[in-house]
Amino acid sequence: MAKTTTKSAKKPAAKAATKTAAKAATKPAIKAAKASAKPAKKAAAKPAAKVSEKSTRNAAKSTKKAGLKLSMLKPSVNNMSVRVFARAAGLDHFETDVWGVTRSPEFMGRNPAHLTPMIEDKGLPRGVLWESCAIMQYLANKHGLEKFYPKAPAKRAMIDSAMFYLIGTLYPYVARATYPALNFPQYAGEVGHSDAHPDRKSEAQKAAAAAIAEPLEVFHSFFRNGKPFIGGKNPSIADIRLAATLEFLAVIDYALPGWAKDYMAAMEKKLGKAYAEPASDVRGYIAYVRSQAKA
Ligand SMILES: N[C@@H](CCC(=O)N[C@@H](CS)C(=O)NCC(=O)O)C(=O)O
Repeated sequence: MAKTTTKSAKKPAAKAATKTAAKAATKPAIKAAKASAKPAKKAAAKPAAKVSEKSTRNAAKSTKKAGLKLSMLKPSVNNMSVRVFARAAGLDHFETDVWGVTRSPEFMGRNPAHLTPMIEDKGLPRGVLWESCAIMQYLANKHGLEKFYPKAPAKRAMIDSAMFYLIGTLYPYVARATYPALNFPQYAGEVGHSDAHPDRKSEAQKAAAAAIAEPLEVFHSFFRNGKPFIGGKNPSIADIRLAATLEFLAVIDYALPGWAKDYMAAMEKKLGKAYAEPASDVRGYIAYVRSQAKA
């Protein structure tokens, strides 16, 4: 088993689901990351001294795969995808919680898109890489992890197609349907981001939620095609990306079809702690925002 080390830019990792969430009441995850230079400076001035360590080490693997740095935000399913993958693939890595610092000059100097997940790895032409799917593809290629990302062109193309379809079609619906409930900032140019009447925003949110059913069914009938996972008998990187994405739907009590519930349970069973640990950060954040909404 690989080693996962987590460092928080602002606070100890173990408190994420509670204290991080509490802070998110006024500064939700991505908003915090988009905060002005002020909190960023504050965060930089106060680097967390505490580093929590988890998991055990597979000596052989760690020598071969050490040195991976992952900058992440705990409530995010984009980040959850890479966090699950790194654990499931047995990659030794070091996680840094970059809550509130993605817009800092230091971070943006390395990553002008200010997006997480972001890895730093020797050999990358610009030293860093963002976009969850590109990160999983790169790491699977680098370490020959064919179990998660098959080499055969036709099989690989299906995994790529599923991931592009997710990022380009399913995720925008999921974001429009859930971000208002998650208190995440929404995309410029969309109703949710505008100063439209709340009723209009609510209609747009409902329309997005209704639109999820079609692409969801495509994952089931076309990409899984009767197999347990998109990857066949074992979860692929496309499965990790899909299951993580579906986690957000709990915040709007989205009625997942039976197959999707079974699929998510099968993912968690198959990947065990590798899935459950990052998922608990997302679930903890959802539980928190829901409790705030009721209060
Ligand atoms: N398509 C990207 C989305 C990445 C993304 O939206 N990351 C958000 C967190 S969910 C982020 O880092 N936001 C911080 C910021 O914009 O400053 C992926 O899959 O990695």
